[in-house]
Amino acid sequence: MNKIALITGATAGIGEAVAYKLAELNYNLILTGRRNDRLTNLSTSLKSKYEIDILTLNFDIRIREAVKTQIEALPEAWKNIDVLVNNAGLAAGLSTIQEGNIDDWEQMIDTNIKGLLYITRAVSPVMVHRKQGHIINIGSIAGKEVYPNGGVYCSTKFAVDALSKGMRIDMVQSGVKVTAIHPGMVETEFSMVRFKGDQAKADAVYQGLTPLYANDIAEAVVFAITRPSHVNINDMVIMPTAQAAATVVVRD
Ligand code: NDP
Ligand code: 8X3
Repeated sequence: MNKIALITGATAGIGEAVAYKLAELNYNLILTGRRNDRLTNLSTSLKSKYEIDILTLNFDIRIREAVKTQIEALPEAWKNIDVLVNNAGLAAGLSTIQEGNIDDWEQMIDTNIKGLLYITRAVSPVMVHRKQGHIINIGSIAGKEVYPNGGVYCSTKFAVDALSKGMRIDMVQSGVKVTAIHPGMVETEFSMVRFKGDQAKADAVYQGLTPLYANDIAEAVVFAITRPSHVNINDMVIMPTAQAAATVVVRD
């Protein structure tokens, strides 16, 4: 029987790349995100290539009741989730604290911290009960270092780092694994979202260097979930070769 993975934020970037990689490994997939057309297209594309079952769940991870209802309503055949990839997240804006946009802050905190907690709270009890499961949290280099104008985004990713450690401690008795993956610059829709559709600003982030690609992070997820049962990868920090720290990059 195929294993089951739930990937949050599968409509773009890292989440979508993870969906393809886990499909290659024959996982049945629960794919989530707000853009339903993309979920449908992704599901069609994956089904045309791989013999797997796919369930798409269209909800906003910030809405606590929606998360709870969707997970509680999973058909029996989908309840035993083996891998939860907590990937949905974003940066909104780039600003000092004294000038920051509070709506942006709330969006980041509600998505990156509270959304991740809501889905983990809904999915993890079955993992703990079955004494089997793996939670992959997508953090960031921004959860290891703070950079100018990124204070709130960074604090949400520091929270992901802390929550990963907390989950690992809380679930160790059950054998549920918890891995945090912290990428540096990955070229996805991330910067378009951060800069609210300003293509020139988004392009500038990746200009003159080779960034990471979503597939690089998907491969790290595959590495983590394919270790033997006695091995847990706690933490992976993955950077482009051209990026030594959050604010130290070399460009041509
Ligand atoms: P993308 O913008 O390409 O993808 C983000 C995904 O998150 C989308 O599928 C989006 O789906 C989903 N998402 C955002 N908000 C919500 C929400 N409220 N409810 C449900 N889903 C949501 O960015 P990335 O792939 O780069 O980002 C994925 C993760 O990686 C994020 O947690 C990000 O912080 C992290 N990261 C990214 C880095 C980068 O440089 N790109 C580096 C380090 C970490 P939809 O809009 O359809 O809801
Ligand atoms: C995304 C990477 O450096 O833009 O988490 O914060 S960074």
